[in-house]
Amino acid sequence: MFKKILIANRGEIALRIIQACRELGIPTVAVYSTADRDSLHVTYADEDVCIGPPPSQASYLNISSIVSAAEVTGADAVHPGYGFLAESAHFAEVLGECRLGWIGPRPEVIRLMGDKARARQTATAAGVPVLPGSREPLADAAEAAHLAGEIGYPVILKAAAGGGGRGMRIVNAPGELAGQFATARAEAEKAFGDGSIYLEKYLVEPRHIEFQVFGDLHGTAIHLGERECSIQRRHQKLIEESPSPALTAALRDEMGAAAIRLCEAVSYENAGTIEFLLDADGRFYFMEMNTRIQVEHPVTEMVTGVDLVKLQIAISAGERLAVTDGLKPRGHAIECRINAENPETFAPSPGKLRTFHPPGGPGTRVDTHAYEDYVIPPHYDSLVAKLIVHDRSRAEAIARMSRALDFFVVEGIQTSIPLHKRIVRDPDFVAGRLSTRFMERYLPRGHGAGAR
Ligand code: MV4
Repeated sequence: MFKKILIANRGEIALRIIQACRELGIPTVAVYSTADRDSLHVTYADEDVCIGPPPSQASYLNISSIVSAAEVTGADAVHPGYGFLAESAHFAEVLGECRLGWIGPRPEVIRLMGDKARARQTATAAGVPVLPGSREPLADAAEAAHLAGEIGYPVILKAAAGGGGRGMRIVNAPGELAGQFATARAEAEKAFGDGSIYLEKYLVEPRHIEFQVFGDLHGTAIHLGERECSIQRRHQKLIEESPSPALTAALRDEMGAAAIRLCEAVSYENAGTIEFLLDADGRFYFMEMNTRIQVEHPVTEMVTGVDLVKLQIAISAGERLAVTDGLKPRGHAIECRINAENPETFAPSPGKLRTFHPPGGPGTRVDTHAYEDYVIPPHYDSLVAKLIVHDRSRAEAIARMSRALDFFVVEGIQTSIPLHKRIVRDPDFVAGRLSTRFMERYLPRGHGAGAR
């Protein structure tokens, strides 16, 4: 087992990793920027090292500072959390060259899945359904037009180097294709330094269903059920739940088996997420694989009883996956992401938490690095807390979430709590009628596709 773990992250996920390490008896090293001196991840780590000024490029993305921090403290492994360097194959390689452990999958697999066009090819080869589309990145707009004509409109253009909704263009009719192709290529070139574009049939109102997977270093791959993440705004998830109200046991088995086939095809090791789109007829299609622990991992923890962060650490240290059987998910879990933002306009709202009373009680979990009088810095994402509830049924979990939101008191900044209160009593949400377009009704004029 590792002797000391450095956490290359901040915020609630850094604290979550410190909690797991403490339970495993492993000392921790926090790294922090000068904007994060007062964050709880610094307070609770056994050691801490300042790695630079507030901008992420100079601190949480600064590979040489992080490697130096590991070397001076004698850490023998790094946990990257999510975001920042979590999906940097280069960072994973540098750690390997420095004889430091990496709590994540092999760099080659990170690189493979980071190229969304190659990930699509790999899924196809593994017998995982994908939407009709291009086998290779597109040479030019003419090739795109020819393929779109065969598949039928609407189609979507995606940047191979993108993902998570960055660098996407929907094309509704042939006349729009050449222009959209040029825009997509230019944007991808500018944002990622790689203009490779591929094309797929566009599903207009799908659900986003993702499977939690795990592989060990001994060739075993498992899934831990799914999360429904259809409630998003501008590709930022707002609410996640497990199980999905849309899946039957048979469909879950089928999608889970497909997820495992993809893991086995790449000898996947550590925690991963396989994202699918699910259409109204119950057909599912591979979208992307994320090679990290995700923000919404707690809903899976609540229904499976498995600590996913401890499992990541154990697997990286070479232990075998022992949770292959006895994995019967229990009850229903829901997570609301509490962001420091205006609930109407979604503008960021950093500042001082003059009151901060997170709820407690049965089946109620709050993952946060914040506390009363803490100042949320303006330099990073706006996640202040994740509120997760668990109960026996979906209806009871919704009632519990509604109560927990009522008892969550935050003053001094604006948060998404009022928005979450509206969503959890929305008749469509209560009935489980979800799709990726769910949030459009909540967007004020000029902040999205408009009310309906
Ligand atoms: C799609 C799609 C419909 N059809 N691909 C958004 C994030 C990125 N992972 C891919 N995304 C989508 N890809 C096809 N062929 C719709 C989306 C999409 C979406 C997906 C999941 C959750 C929210 C979304 C919001 C808008 C678009």
